Amino acid sequence: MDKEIGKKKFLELFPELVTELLDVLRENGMPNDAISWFQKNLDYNTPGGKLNRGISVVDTYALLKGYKSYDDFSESEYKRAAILGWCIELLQAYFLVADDMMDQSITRRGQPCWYRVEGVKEIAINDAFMLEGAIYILLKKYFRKDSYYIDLLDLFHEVTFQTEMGQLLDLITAPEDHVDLSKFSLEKHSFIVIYKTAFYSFYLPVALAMFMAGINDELDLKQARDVLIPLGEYFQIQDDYLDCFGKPEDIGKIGTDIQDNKCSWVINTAIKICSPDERKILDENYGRKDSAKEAICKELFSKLKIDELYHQYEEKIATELKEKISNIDESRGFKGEVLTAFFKKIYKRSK
Ligand code: GPP
Ligand code: MG
Ligand code: MG
Ligand code: MG
Repeated sequence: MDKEIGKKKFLELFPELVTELLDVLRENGMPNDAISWFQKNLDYNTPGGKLNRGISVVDTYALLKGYKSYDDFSESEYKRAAILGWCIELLQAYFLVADDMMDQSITRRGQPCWYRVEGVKEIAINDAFMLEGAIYILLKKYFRKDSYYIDLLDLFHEVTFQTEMGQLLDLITAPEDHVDLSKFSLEKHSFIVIYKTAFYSFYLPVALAMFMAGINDELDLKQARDVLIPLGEYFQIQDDYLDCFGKPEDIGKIGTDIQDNKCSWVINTAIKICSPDERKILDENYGRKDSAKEAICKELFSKLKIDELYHQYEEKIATELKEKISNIDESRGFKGEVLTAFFKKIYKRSK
């Protein structure tokens, strides 16, 4: 499967979906300024990212069907797989618009966060809800008659709630006005990131492709989950690492975790290995809306060689994941290759 063609084809479908979604507003008699607003919301927040989650629905489906190129798809088959992909991108857009308000972030995907765009502000809350609503409009339009429609709905609802539970724990573990590093631990971190990221970013795309391909035995869904959840945890640990050590021009956003008092992998790893004096420095400087204090934390993280520990972690988890993938039982049609493809996409990423 050619990566460039995959992205191009996937992106080509988006304007058509936007038109269909705007039609729904039109059918409801919404005035033109509201229709334009929704269009801007969709365009600004949905297609600008890496699109890994969305495209991987199509690619996973192809692998499960044994397709070697996009030419092996029938036209309607490609469209339906890609629509499931766009539904994840809409879910992601919904989460990110809301998350950026909650995290008071500045930029996303190299542009100002939506709520910071002129004239948007709190309307972004409703815009986030409408991005979520768009998922169910598309699912209904394209999958209502399929036997697995209910499975798709169930899955989106379940995964959305899991993400919201993760986000809740992420937020209450990081109160703005009260820094208490004793509330943090790597175990708590693991729980937060599995819920806030791994389910929707890793399990969801594969499970959607599996339903569409008719490979839906609970044993196979479990096999997929058992690799994709630790893989997603690894992905969010990368996100935490890059928030502190990545370059804004690579990651398309400015890190906020230190000032936001986030229970990230970086601070948890630092807490685990630091001396009592270093702990005091962290207690006094972490989680403050003050860039000088943020810099003190970063300096200490460098001194503690957090980057080396990160690379060690990366090698260890990579070995474990490869081992798990090699043990996949393919007798019912599920394929370990699907998981290898995901692993390759994120291994040693810098953006
Ligand atoms: C990302 O965490 C978490 C989400 C996108 C889930 C949000 C869930 C909601 C229910 C709103 P993050 O804050 O570390 O991401 P980033 O670093 O990209 O801001
Ligand atoms: Mg955030
Ligand atoms: Mg967040
Ligand atoms: Mg982050």
